[in-house]
Amino acid sequence: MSLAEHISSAMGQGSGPLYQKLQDALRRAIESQLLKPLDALPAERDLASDFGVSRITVRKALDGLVGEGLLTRRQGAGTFVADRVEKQFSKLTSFTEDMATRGRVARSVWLNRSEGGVTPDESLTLGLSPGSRVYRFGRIRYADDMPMALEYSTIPGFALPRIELVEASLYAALEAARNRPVRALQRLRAVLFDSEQAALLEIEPGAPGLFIERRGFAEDGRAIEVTHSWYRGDAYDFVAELNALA
Ligand code: 16G
Repeated sequence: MSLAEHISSAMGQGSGPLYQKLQDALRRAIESQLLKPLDALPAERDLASDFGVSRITVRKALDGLVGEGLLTRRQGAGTFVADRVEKQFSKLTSFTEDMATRGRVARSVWLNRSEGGVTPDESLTLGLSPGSRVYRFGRIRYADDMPMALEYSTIPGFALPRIELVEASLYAALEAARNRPVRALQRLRAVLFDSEQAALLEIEPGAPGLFIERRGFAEDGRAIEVTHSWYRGDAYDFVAELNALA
């Protein structure tokens, strides 16, 4: 199906404001790779005349997708499907979900997957008593074939019935066990990758990256995850929406 056919059929269905329908149709086109990273979108006036809507409607739909991080505007050049992954800092999503909304397929290569006693450090961050059992997961995270991040997670033993339940997605396994984090604290800092990390991520040693520590908490307040993520600096933008004090 061509992009024009996809959008025309979506615009003819359902109810709701036109700009929302156009925004949803374009989002689906990105998810299904009908529009690929770095593809240019048709000019606003062409979109407007092709789909019989006003330029204001087109502008509003595109603004929405720029806000979601799926499109970027370049001065004088037009609107493009985002190449760098823009990640909403205020949403508690998983890597697998982040990639799926961009039409990318998440996959991982395991670096380690083990079970053991909690270390003093982990017992402090996870609030566990000495001797508690934990699961540890180390992964290279890929978007399609591109390595994006290294991730090392520690999960308290009570959060999952068995370690083998973690396959493609840690959050999917935690959700099935009704222990998916509902709140998290995150800290982020700039890093330079050492040669071992760079080799795993297929980049140059010394390349810049982002180190993120996420501590996730379950509904009842217990810590469920501590994850150290090392994201490639050339592939990620972290975006946060800020509101003025009321
Ligand atoms: C994200 C989280 C990480 C979480 C993982 C689960 C950040 C910085 N980190 O990468 O804490 O463990 O998603 O992903 O967003 P999964 O369900 O695909 O395994």
